[in-house]
Amino acid sequence: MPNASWDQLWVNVHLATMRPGGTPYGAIERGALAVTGDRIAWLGATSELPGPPEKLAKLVHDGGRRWMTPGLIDCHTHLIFGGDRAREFELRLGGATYEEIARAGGGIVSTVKATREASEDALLASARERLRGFLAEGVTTIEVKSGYGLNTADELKMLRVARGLEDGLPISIVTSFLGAHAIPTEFAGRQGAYVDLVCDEMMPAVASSGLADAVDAFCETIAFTPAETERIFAAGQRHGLRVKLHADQLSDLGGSALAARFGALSADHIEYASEDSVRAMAASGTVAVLLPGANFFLRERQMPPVEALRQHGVPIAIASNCNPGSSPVTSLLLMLAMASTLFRLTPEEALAGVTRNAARALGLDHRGVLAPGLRADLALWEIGQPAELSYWLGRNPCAEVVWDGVLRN
Ligand code: DI6
Repeated sequence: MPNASWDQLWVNVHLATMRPGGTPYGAIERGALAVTGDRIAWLGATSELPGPPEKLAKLVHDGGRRWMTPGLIDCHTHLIFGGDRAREFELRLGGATYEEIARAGGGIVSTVKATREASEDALLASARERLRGFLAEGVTTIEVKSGYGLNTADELKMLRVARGLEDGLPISIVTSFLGAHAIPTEFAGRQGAYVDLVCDEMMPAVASSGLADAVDAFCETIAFTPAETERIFAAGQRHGLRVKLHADQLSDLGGSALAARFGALSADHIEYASEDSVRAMAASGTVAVLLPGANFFLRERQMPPVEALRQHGVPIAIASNCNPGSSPVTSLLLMLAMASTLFRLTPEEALAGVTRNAARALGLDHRGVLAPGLRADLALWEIGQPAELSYWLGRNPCAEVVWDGVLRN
């Protein structure tokens, strides 16, 4: 090996590679990891290094016996919105349900009003502020949905703001067009006409703008029917968009199975999904994205079918679902803790849910695992064992983050 062929080398570090099939967490204790440019160049046990560290890399970092994981991936957020819903929270604590508030004209459509009224600059500023918590916790990729515009101009506005978040911030943004999040008040009683607008006007505009990576919808009794969701997915696929779905969150409409029929990247929430739906997801390779923040905040009693997901081999991801109505969450680590305590995921499953499987839920091949050739998105943690990432409530042990091969802090 020629001298200093790697750009950077971390030594004295434990690696939770999250590669499946080997040791728990794909762990390599007393390991080393090399980066060249924006890619992982080599990793293994320190004892396998092909020479003295300072001869192998231009820059050598002492990992201080910390744990290194892939940078975390939050694969489901509604990070951009105007206003808040603290008053609605009080109403729910007083006994009103999420569905009752939505049917009475509150809920999502109240955030639509505030989001339409907000300028792009104001939306960008408030989303950047929320993003700070995620950045501090080692999140290097985050998905952001539209869905509070619900007309062509305001949906495009949200997606522009989402893409704009990448400017100057060391994080990758993946976007989903969620025009079918709710029926806007101006279409009350004319739901079919709104679906026409989503399919015939919004979808082509969004697709040709290049601002969306996927199309999403809310298939639920208070939102869009399975037949409407199928129309929206067919339109999205005609325009070359991948699909994902808010499915079976409040009732079993067979949304997860529908998503699977369309080869969806993911079916999200899925508390009420049946075993047949889980089987369909397994057959299509659709990821189950579990959202413990909404489950907790809405005081949901029904838990997602975790055991069936395991039995049928459906990959499980975990996400924050950051939004003002059902999950005002800006901590992905807190979701790991909740996924373990509420949904009984093992800490290893929870970590896979914000790394390897979250990447898959976004259709991203080159991140989510530590392996040669993959993106150098890394997080270093001040912990004695990886299970601590699910264990602490409100402690952030993130010590260093590398995004795209560059040390972030
Ligand atoms: N389900 C959710 O939990 C979020 N969207 C959805 O379809 C809630 C969004 C909100 O209440 O503003």
